Amino acid sequence: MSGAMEVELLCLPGSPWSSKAMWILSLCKLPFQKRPFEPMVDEVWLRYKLKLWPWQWRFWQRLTVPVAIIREPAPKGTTVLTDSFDIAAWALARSSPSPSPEQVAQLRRWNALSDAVLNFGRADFVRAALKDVRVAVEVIAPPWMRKLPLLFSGLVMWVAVRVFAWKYADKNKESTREVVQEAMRQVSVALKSGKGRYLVEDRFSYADIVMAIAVNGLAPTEGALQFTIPRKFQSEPDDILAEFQDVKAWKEAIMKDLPDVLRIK
Ligand SMILES: N[C@@H](CCC(=O)N[C@@H](CS)C(=O)NCC(=O)O)C(=O)O
Repeated sequence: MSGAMEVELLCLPGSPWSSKAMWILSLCKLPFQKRPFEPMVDEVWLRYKLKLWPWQWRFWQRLTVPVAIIREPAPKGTTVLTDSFDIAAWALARSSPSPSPEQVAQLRRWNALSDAVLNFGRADFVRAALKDVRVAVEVIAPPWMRKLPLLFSGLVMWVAVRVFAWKYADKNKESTREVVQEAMRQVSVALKSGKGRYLVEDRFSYADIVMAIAVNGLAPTEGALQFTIPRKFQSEPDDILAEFQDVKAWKEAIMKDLPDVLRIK
């Protein structure tokens, strides 16, 4: 390889976890090459990229994106990061000033809270797609598949949604409305304890990124690239964020800084 560092990001455009990685890499001005991953279709390709083989235990484990493959000149060589938080921690460690271990631990807690909210969104999506497969066709089917007759795309998505529901059954069970509302209360308290613009130390941080992405899954901002259940498939407009107008307003302000890579072109 040449002397420069290269970051290859295996990602699912529209997935909030991939958005977390793309936002922080963009913010830290670390250029990356996007390699889109399609669930199910690219499972073997993902394992090939991670150099996993069928005789290895990890080959059969649940793997997720984003994955960053970072190639740096010797002696560093190649680093593979398989979690969005690890990608963020890596990017932040290279930025200036880099966060202290305490600050990283605090960001990790916000990230866990954002995951709890995102898991609720995913469970909600699975419920809606199990009821009506067109939700899956419209939201997660790749563009080429959406052009095919519903008989075909619907069948593929029917299977995909059931595999997905099975894969995430444990996480889906934990993701309740109460978990989301408790998370929103924590955001609200953090905003009130500062000047109301940011969650940590009155300045923009990864905590704002991950929580804004999580809130956006429940109340989408127009033009932001993120999987959400289309309104026409939602039977009763039930606003889980009704009590948290302050959180919604904060999220809208944060989304103004969305990098171009996360905007629908
Ligand atoms: N802890 C992981 C979670 C990422 C995650 O859940 N990714 C989902 C995106 S929908 C995924 O890759 N799903 C693919 C699959 O389950 O087949 C992270 O933050 O990177």
